[in-house]
Amino acid sequence: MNKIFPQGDGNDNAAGAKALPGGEGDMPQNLPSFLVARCGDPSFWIYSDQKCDGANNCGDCSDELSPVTACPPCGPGWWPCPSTVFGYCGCVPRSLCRDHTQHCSDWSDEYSCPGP
Ligand SMILES: [Ca+2]
Repeated sequence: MNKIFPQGDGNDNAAGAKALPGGEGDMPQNLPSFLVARCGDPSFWIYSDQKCDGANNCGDCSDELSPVTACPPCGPGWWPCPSTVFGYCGCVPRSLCRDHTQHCSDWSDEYSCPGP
């Protein structure tokens, strides 16, 4: 990975963990604020376009679910349910419906979802 920012040289191992998952070191401060969104834990940040994109970028789903983020209902390619999959939150891709594997805690992806 290229080093773009001079700050933090030599301190990556000590300070890196706190800035996950979005970036390293002083990254958020070096970006325009409209590009950055905070997670439920304010020491974590993501890019703004990662909000409400269906993926669990914050790790605790605070980028996808209230109260931190108010997202619109699941898009047409998504099935709304409480996900059992770490990578998703309140919506799972319809491609996972009817694949004989539980992806919703209420099993609705296998029994209610009409399919991809
Ligand atoms: Ca996301």
